[in-house]
Amino acid sequence: MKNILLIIALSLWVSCTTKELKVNIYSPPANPQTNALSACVLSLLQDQSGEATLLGHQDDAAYGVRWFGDSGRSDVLETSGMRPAMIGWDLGKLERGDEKNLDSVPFDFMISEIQTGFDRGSLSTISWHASNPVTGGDSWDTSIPSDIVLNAILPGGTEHEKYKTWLNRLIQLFQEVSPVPIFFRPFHEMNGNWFWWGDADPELFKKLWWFTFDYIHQAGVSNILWVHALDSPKTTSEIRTWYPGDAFVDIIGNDDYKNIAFGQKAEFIRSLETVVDFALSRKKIAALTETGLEGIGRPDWFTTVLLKVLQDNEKTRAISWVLLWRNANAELDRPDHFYAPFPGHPSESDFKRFSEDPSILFDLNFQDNLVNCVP
Ligand code: BMA
Repeated sequence: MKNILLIIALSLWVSCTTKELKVNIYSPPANPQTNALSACVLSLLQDQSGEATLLGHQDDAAYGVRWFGDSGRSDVLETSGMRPAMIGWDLGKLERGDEKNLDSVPFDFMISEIQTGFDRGSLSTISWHASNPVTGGDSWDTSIPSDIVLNAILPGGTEHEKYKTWLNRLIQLFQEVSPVPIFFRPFHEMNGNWFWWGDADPELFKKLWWFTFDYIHQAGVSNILWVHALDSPKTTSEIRTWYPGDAFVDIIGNDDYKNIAFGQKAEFIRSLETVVDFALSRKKIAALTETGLEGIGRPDWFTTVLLKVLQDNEKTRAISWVLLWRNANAELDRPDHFYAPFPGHPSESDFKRFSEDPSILFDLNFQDNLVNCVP
């Protein structure tokens, strides 16, 4: 009897301390004024890290390979029976005051979808393919060295006032969807040299991040969770080079297209392990913030590459979400630029099998968890 009591007491103690560990292991939101709903959503993702990964898709509700702007449609829904639990959006051209983004998605549609998506069980992550503030060209305009562009928009720079006007437009959108949380992923792939903010002096890059973070929060925005995403980092020290600090980041991201092609599973796994190692060392979570096999030339890619990689080990299982890049409309945009299947594509049945794996969450799987955060 005494032994039994001892065992009960011991297991109670163990379960209490384990629970405590789980609660205490991750950092609270970087912005101390984060609203309760967004803070709850972040802690949901932190708590389920290691157990489940949200399936995400860029522009999922806006257009697909064979449709554009039809209300309620989604290539992911039409091939799996469920919508993504994470929907990606992009703010490129909002800074100029345009009504549609660089891929022709109207911003008022985006705002209403972010809200209705959340009620259904889909979170939103937003990237920003911002125009070049010096030349007026697009994000890929690297005709002027990135250090010069960054200096121009930082305080004291010739384009600083313009940059603040740009941020004001972003702030307005963030406030319109509030309190719904946004996983904001600005200045992504800053370790590459293809964007105007890329491959700059890391100290200047951090100054840009700090300024942007402070400016947005000083305006009272409380629904932003910050995602810092490199392009397939090889080492944790590469991430550290660009890292603005624990007080300015909530999620460490990995954009990985390089390692996904056939036969590169080992590299794909290694770069995920690298972001998870770094994230855990900062008490943060990690995500695969952009990926996919363009055109899905391998019909079993979802179960034999993506799922296998995500389930490879305890680190890869800790990935919070995986965002497949967009399904460009074949007629209006780019015919072979799609990353999720659409009805009739050879990868459809494989994607359906992928969606049925208990470790991969879609909106219908995630909505019961999300309900815990809604007052
Ligand atoms: C790129 C491509 C472009 C698109 C941009 C922003 O990766 O998909 O066609 O305009 O992202 O979404």
